[in-house]
Amino acid sequence: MAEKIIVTSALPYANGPIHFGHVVGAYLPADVYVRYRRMCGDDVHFVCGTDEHGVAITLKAEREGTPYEAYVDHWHTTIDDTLRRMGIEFDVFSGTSHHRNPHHRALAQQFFLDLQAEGYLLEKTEEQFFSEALGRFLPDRYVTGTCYLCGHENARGDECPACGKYLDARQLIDPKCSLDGSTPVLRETTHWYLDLGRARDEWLRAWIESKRGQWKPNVENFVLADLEDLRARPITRDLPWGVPVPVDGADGKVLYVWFDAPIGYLSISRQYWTDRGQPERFEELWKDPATKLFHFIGKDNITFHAVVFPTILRGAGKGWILPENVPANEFFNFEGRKFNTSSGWMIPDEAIADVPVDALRYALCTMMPETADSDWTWTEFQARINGDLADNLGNFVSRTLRFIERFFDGEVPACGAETAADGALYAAAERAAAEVREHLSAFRFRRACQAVMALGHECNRYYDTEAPWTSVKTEDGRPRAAQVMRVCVEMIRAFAHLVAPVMPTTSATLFASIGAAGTAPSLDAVGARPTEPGAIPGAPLTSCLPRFTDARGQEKAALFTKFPDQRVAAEEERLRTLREHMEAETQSETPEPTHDPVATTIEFDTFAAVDMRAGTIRRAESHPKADRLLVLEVDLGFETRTIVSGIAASYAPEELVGRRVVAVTNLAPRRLRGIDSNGMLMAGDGDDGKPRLIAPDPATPDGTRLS
Ligand code: B3M
Ligand code: ZN
Repeated sequence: MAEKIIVTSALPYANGPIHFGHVVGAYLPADVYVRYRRMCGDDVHFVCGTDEHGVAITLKAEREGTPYEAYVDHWHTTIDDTLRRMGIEFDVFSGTSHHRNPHHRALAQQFFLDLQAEGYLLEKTEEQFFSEALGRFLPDRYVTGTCYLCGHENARGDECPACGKYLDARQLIDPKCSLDGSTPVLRETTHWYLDLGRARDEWLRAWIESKRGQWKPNVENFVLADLEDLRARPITRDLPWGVPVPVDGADGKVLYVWFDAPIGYLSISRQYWTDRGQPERFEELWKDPATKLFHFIGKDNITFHAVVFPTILRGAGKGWILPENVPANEFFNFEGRKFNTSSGWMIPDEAIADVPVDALRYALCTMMPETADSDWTWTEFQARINGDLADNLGNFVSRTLRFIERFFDGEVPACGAETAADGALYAAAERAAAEVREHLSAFRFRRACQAVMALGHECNRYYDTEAPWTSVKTEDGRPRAAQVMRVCVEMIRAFAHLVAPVMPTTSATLFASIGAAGTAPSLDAVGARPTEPGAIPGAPLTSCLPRFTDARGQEKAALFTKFPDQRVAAEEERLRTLREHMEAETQSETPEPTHDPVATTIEFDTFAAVDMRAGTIRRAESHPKADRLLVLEVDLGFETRTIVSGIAASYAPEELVGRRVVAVTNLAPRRLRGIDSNGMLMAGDGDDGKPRLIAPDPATPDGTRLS
């Protein structure tokens, strides 16, 4: 029975180009799946667009000095173009910004209000950095400063590039606004949180468990682990670009990009149906429990699609359907490293400019990171193009069509007497179709490709065993040669059906070559005996195959041409040079020392200027505003001082009382999160990277100067 299906691909951020890593993760598999389901007669709605909000976009646009709309328009167009070139055919490719999609804002706001009405939103007031110069709150990424964990001077508010830890921006030492370098101040601001814990306890866990065994194992494991640590997540931000929070007095606040982006799937769909004059179709689709919703994404988006978005959909309480499946892919790398457009670690357009889109789609499907990370290598790519497409499928097609041109005057012979070998080949085709169906239904694109290629090998074996070039030369043998050719033509027809989801253009070419142009592909037809068993006169045969000029300058026709060895070598050479260059660069930037390098030599006087004393901690308390800091009263014999120290990760306050310490006593006082610190305690990192205090010898009384 025909099913109603919605397929979405992750909305790419409109802030940079997309590369094969993205294509293979979320766009190509979705497109193949959509074509497959349409072939099965299902009613598929395929939705995508760009994700156009969020700090990553505002920051980049502001740095470039480009207005937000113009900035996202530029990337929207570029991304749309890349996806089109890969043969990805969405029903609609729109976006989430208001000027592109006038339905988005209202729908995202409605979800916010519905969730609020259903009690799924919590309101919290907290301190956040505010720029008085700019008159706006600064999201964490807009603040830089010294990392309070490792002392790195250029930490970002959300994350430290040196120690890699997530940071609480409010604890940065010496914070600066990254837009104008001014010092921000802390101000109270209100934000709304989505109560994921409630969803988990009430229905989310049960719903996810009901999916066990249906979702891909990589997705299932990830989601189950996620459930363990589910907290309310903030869904609003202080930003000048995004969907305004629909609450009185919430001026300057917008919905968090990860809240509004998945709602983009719905708003883009609403835009599509409205623009087609059938606005009612939108809710009919998205609220019908019979509709199956599939989200194609990369693995870094699993939580948002399998946990957060379902909470938004069901929490709103309006009967929106939940995803049937979230077939996430793992990561796709390029020759052992992440794709990186800016450093050139990517596939140059020129390197594959003459490779037909279908061949690229096929090669990518065979390398897809379905359950584990995978890698594009030039040798693998070449093997797929040359071995699978040119030598196997392409060769079978060309030799058949050429043979018919040469020995049968270009007329495809009528069906003759069928032998066991012929029957076995029809059966093999039927099996291949069953396998393709089974694998594509389960998002196993690689296995589906393998099933098609296995049939290719059987066809070539059949051709070799039957040796029509011998039988055609005798009066007795000619009818057999004719029947063999007809069976081969029926196999070409089978391939035209089988390859349609992955290689739609090739499918059309194959149908055309045997005089069946315009046939709608269908797996049901594969392996069946022809309904019209008579001869097929006037089929274009090789004349509709792509033409190319071979190494000797001769014009030829072939379904696929080979990717030459020299080009693999050239690409590998380019990467070798690039790798050396990149390695040299990382070495010069961050030498990998086995120990901290010894600091620059100083004069004795410089050292002597540091006044270090033995002391004892008399009181210790947690810092009221900073988890990492402790406030200590240190007895120096001659006086007791307050010293704020970043050692909370290693010590509980109570275990410190009475502990001997070494204090630097002549440092200029420093205000740390509201408390003055008059000195510093000496400490060194333990092997777990956490600070450990240094103690003086017990025989050294408090106040003794150490040197
Ligand atoms: N834009 C993240 C990404 O491109 C994000 C996906 C949104 S899907 C609603 O990886
Ligand atoms: Zn750090």
